[in-house]
Amino acid sequence: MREKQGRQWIVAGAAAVGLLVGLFVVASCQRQTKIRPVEKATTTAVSSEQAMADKEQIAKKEQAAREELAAKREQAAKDARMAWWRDARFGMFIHWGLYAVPAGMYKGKRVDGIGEWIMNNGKIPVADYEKYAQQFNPIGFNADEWVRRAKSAGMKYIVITSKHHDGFCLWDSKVTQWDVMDATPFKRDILKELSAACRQHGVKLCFYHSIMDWHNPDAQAPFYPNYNDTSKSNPEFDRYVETYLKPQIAELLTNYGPIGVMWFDGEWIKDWTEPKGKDMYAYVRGLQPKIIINNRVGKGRKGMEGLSESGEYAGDFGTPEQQIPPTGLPGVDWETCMTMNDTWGYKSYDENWKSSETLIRNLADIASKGGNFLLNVGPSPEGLFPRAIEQRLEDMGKWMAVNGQSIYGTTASPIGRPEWGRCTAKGDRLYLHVFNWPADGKLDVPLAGAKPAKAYLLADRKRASLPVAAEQDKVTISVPANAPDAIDSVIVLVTNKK
Ligand code: FHN
Repeated sequence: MREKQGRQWIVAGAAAVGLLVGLFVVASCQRQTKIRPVEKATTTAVSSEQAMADKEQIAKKEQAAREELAAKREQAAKDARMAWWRDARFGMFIHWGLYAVPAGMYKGKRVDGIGEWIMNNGKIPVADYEKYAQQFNPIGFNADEWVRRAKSAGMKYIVITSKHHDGFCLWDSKVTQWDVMDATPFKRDILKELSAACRQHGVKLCFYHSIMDWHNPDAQAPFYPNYNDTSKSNPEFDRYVETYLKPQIAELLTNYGPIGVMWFDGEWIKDWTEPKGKDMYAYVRGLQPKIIINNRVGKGRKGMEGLSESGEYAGDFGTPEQQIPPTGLPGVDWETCMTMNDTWGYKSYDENWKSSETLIRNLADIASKGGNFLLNVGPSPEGLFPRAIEQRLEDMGKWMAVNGQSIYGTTASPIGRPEWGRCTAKGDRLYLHVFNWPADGKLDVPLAGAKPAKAYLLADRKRASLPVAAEQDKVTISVPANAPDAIDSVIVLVTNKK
């Protein structure tokens, strides 16, 4: 009985608890129903904010991808434009103009400094300097011979001074009489003849053009006759740029066929600015879209070191002058220009010639660092290359005829500067330029983990294999007792690496 009563109490209690829980649930459901609209609004706001952020993120990513693609396309277009120049590695610089007439002498005295600066260094007044034009009659000039000499030296392009700082023009310019046609008895368009010869021999013609101009009054006023006062500005400089410099560039890039490089200089003057450089760069590319332009078109060059400052400067390649960078410069196009003696323009008494050995080794050194070598000649007032120049060109040509493939189309050394010489690379080949032939007949190449397939001397027409032994950190090539070339013997090492 008691048990039955107890069970009844339990059932009643459970029912009461169930009722209470039910009431609580209903009440809380009602409460929830009341707050739902507010919460829904907040959730909607959060999710639309999220959607916006997602959208922005996607837009940013898309923009970055577009920019990356554009940069890649730009790089690919530049690579295509630079291809011949990177392949060429070796060119001829020609400084020729009226300064060849005084040839380093003024009023019976030697004038110090480089020959093409004689107007400035000798403080020669414009009117006096103009008289040299009457004496400029280089009847020995033979464009065909110049180009043949460059080509047989192994040079693939020629950069000639269309106009140097003295303002004198080697072509028939329609905007001035200060040119070879109007001011001299010679009356032959030197650039026309050169462009025909270059076309015939497959050598690229390129123009050096000075922005600084000591002859045009708009470019050197108001301190005439001090035409090279770089501390002051020329009020009419813009007129010089728009009505003289640019029209001349248009003549050069319209009347002489495709031009390989427009090589500017004299950009350091106060009046020339980076925006002017960028404008000129665009102007030149507008006239010949495939042309290459050096970094002296703008203000980016670091003095004679010649490479460009980091930043947005105009120009396709750096221009070290009379020096070779100590190491390779990955991703940078550069070209060392250098004289054979101590002057660019002809000086009758400068006999301080670099040896053929130095010039050949310079070429190998430059190629081993991924650069080009633009080697200067200064023809005489008769239009001839001095014999010392011819000799050096011939020596280089002989060496290039055997070893050219170790220069053309190569890239920088992957093994730095080995103690015995230099190294250039192309595909699976290393070209070992041995300046110091090993006395013990063993050439150590610091190549870790290499599996060389073959080694042979470029000078050996039969390409006979040289014994090669690979160790963990080096490859040792057994070489003949005597160097085939006392200046630079090239060994090809086929590395099995593509
Ligand atoms: O002033 C000229 C010089 O005469 C010569 O033309 C060299 C060649 O690079 N560039 C200038 C100096 O940088």
